[in-house]
Amino acid sequence: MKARKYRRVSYDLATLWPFPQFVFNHVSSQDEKNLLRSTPLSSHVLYIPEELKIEFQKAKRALLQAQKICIISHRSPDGDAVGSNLALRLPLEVLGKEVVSASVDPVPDNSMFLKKADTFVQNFNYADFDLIVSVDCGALKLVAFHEKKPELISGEKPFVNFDHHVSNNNFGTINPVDTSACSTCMIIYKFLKFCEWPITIEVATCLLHGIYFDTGGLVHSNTSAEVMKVCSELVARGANLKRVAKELFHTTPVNRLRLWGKILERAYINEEGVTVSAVNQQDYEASGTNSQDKGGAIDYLNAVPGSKYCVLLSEDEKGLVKGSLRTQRNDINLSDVAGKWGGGGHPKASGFGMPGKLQPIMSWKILPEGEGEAHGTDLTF
Ligand SMILES: [Mn+2]
Repeated sequence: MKARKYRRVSYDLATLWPFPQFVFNHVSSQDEKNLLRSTPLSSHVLYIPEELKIEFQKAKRALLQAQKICIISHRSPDGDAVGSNLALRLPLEVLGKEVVSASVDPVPDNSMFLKKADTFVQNFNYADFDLIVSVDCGALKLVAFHEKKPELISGEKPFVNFDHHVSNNNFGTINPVDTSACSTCMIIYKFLKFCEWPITIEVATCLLHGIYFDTGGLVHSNTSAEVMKVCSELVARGANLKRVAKELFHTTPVNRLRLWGKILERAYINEEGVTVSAVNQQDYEASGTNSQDKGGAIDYLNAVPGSKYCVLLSEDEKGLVKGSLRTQRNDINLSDVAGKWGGGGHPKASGFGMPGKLQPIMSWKILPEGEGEAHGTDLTF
């Protein structure tokens, strides 16, 4: 029998959007209709708020004027921090710029497959650059380099601060900050569109990586219709969705499973309805892991029904105790909760850190032998 031949259908991306209006007319509730109307979708032009456009214009000019550029991702860089760094760097290199990617901490394994992720440096010379960029740094302290290089924020050279955290106080000289964006990669995507710089397959993968990471695999509440639309375009441009999904959320070595087991086993709901668990240095040693491996376990803590929010307390390798907070509720702002302990972040995902160690509080009770529990001496320690 002759195999049937399929003709590969190629289509112009522009024909995919605007989405036909009728799709939205079928939405039933008025609230949902209003929500959809608040996000302009029916235009060929991507929605970029006016204030952001002004900062984009300044950033574009500064980047084009510079020859040597250093792009800094926050300490303990995550998928969005690495993805946004490289998605900005690769087009700049095409334009002939010399660009260095930096972070005080190394790139995690799950982001190492991204193009040039293996070239991140942990230190640099301020004097070597014309311009500094930070990506995904919700606060200056997350840039981390400024402590040893106070000149970084002297204003002597332009400092472009691309970010989406509510806690960002515009510490750069140019501040393309959009707190409504799901990720810094979404801002970089819009910036590349704004500049009309090419989004190659590699850049598309970097952007998808950051968006996918910060939306928890396109399931968190920050996954809007616009996010799906952009991801659809990135996949159409060749972004490697399968690899991104596998690296970020479907790769768990057995020692990490054991660490998660410890975290899950210890989970309890406290009197205030908060799901709490903790992990310390001994746990890392026992399972052959480090503090980076705890990531992922928190999604299970955040799945407990009836819980207000969850907290995972963890020791890190530098003598810090970190608190990671997540919630599924709309009436709780974790950015405020974390703020009480000097932290910050997003309403549904925040964190704080302080120097110290974790100590479990346990109590023990003696049940004398041979007597029923009811008649036993109540000695509780
Ligand atoms: Mn981010």
